[in-house]
Amino acid sequence: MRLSRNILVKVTALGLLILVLYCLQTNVTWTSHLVTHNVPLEDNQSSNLRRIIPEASWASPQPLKSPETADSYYNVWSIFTKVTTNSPMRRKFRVFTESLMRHSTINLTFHVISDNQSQVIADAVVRLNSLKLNKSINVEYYDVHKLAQQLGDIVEVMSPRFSSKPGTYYSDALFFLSLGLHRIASPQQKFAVMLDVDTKLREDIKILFEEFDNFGETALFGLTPELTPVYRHVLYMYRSKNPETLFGEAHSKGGYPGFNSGVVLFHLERLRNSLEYDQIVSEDMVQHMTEKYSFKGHLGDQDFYTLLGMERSELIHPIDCGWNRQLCTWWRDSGYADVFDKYSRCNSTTKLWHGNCNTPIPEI
Ligand SMILES: *[C@@H]1O[C@H](CO)[C@@H](O)[C@H](O)[C@H]1NC(C)=O
Ligand SMILES: *[C@@H]1O[C@H](CO)[C@@H](O)[C@H](O)[C@H]1NC(C)=O
Ligand SMILES: *[C@@H]1O[C@H](CO)[C@@H](O)[C@H](O)[C@H]1NC(C)=O
Ligand SMILES: *[C@@H]1O[C@H](CO)[C@@H](O)[C@H](O)[C@H]1NC(C)=O
Ligand SMILES: CC(=O)N[C@H]1CO[C@H](CO)[C@@H](O)[C@@H]1O
Repeated sequence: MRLSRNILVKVTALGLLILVLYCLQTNVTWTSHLVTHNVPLEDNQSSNLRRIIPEASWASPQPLKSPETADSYYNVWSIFTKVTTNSPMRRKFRVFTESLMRHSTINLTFHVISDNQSQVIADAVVRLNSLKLNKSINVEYYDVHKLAQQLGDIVEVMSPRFSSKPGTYYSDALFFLSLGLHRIASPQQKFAVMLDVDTKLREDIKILFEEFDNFGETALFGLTPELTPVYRHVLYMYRSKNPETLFGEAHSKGGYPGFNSGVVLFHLERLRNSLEYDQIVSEDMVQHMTEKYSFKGHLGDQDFYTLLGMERSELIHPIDCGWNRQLCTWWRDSGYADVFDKYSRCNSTTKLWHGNCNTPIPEI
């Protein structure tokens, strides 16, 4: 009871806040909306909230106004879904977007893959940040269900190999959306960065976009190293048959620990024009790679990127570990205490914290 009253109070407060913002923006009279907001909770609350947020672009991504402006360059993508039933996500999203907007000196377009209920929350959070920081940001919303259908072919190939428990098409699709981002993003977008929402920036995102200048001629993705022994574990069989291999070894020891997909850079233009990429995500290729390395993963897209980095390293541009300083220590407490430190070591300045597996992020 106490809990639900708490939630009621919070939701009502959020509702009122949005209402105030809305009224400020549109000069709508207070009273007419206050009435709707006195409706007691239940599911109706969110539909009421939705009604007062101006309609966003659900149907399909809207083309950006002018293709050659900086707007089409600085595209940041995130996935923010299922949030009403998972409220810690709201706080994480606030921390993430606040840090993104605070440090940014560029005109960003922020693309949020979301569902109807989560979009309302995302929109409120971004507006609050915008007021607080006195900064504007362009936001585009995309319906996750629609994108999931669009990428069904990729999900079908990946899911049996890289999901711990393949489930609904929808939850699986979330795991693999990044592998088809070039099909989702409008053609004006040449570059994009995708960030997990359990992250916090300490640096201007512009600096991360500068990494595209360092991409080799063939690189399609930019990725940061995984900072745990998870792929030492997953590659156990392969490593015991190939004792000399660097695959699964710690980054700080010059090895290849795999990639973490909390931060991904996409050369969208190359991905769209790549004659090879469709083949790379095909059943045959993925089957070949998983068999060759006796690989059974559970971490979604990053399992695929990790294998791709072993087979076709020229397609991935490696990025400084300081851009994805992962904080999860689960593997240390799960049988890898002896080697964990050499995996988690990253001696470059932290530009982005990643509070994965619900790990709190330092204030600084
Ligand atoms: C952002 O866009 C505005 C208007 O489009 C422009 O005046 C401003 O110079 C841009 N800022 C940067 C840093 O590009
Ligand atoms: C979300 O909203 C859109 C547009 O308002 C609607 O077409 C769609 O059916 C809604 N989806 C769900 C799952 O409620
Ligand atoms: C907000 O920023 C604008 C320029 O973007 C500036 O003109 C204005 O004074 C700022 N307002 C406050 C309260 O700082
Ligand atoms: C990081 O480590 C490398 C070698 O281990 C060293 O050469 C480099 O100076 C270190 N960088 C920093 C910022 O400490
Ligand atoms: C005002 C409003 O939308 N009321 C609806 C709240 O939800 C119940 C059950 O879902 C509907 O029956 C009401 O019409």
